[in-house]
Amino acid sequence: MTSAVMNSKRYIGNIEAPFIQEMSEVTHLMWSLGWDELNGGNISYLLDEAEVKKYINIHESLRTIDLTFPVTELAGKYFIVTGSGKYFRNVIKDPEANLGVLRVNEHGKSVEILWGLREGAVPTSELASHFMSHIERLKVDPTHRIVLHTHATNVIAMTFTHDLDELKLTKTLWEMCTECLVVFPDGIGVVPWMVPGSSEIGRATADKMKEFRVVIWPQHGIFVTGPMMDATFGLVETIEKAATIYNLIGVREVKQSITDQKLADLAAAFRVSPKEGVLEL
Ligand code: 2HA
Ligand code: ZN
Repeated sequence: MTSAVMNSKRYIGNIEAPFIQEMSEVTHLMWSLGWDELNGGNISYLLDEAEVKKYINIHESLRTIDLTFPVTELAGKYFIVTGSGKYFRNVIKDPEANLGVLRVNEHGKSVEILWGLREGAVPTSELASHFMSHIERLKVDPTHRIVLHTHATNVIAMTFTHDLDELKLTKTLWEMCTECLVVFPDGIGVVPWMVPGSSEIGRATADKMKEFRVVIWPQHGIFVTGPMMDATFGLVETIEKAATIYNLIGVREVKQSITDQKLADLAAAFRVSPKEGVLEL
């Protein structure tokens, strides 16, 4: 078979890859929710070699990109990522230009592009935060796969008016809808405002990921992690819903609420353990 034929075959197969479909669908959905304006937001998704191999020639690297931060723990691992400066709105129209499949090299010092990121594009500007978060989440959850960053509108708004104390923020979110405690009993981490795209914010975020699946970047957005796209998207959707209710209530008088006792009853009924220190009983 000539390489031209192989390439055209590969290209047709690629677009059908379930992981490309999932990335296309979720980026479109998030853009349509208004969370990912312009080039806002980024996703990285850890893939199994066996799954990648079905759709992509893993023996042929298109390009190599050096990392400014070593990730030896991720050596040999495959990811699909959104591209730096790429718009979520455009992913579904042209996945190959806006997404990339890559493999971390054996020393964890560079990544090999195996598919996508056409025309010299590079992985997300938040790759440091993504990779460092993957490392920490994999230590606490071997089923972990996804890191998703988005500019969820109401979460951002809430970080202007609410105390940024993790326990207080967690409690407020739990109080906003009955399901919240059940969905994220482990609570929400927060880092201070920092310059995005840096290794420093990557380290700070990953440090929180030792304890939390969710980390808020004040006045910027949210990082959410999980083993599957549906559940990871669902987590940010639930938190954004709670933040929306918080913002809708605003400064109006609250006449009834979900008390700490009700939250404790809920946790018992759904057999979840609320993060220590949040409820006062
Ligand atoms: O531009 O969201 O944090 C993508 C971002 C940076
Ligand atoms: Zn961002």
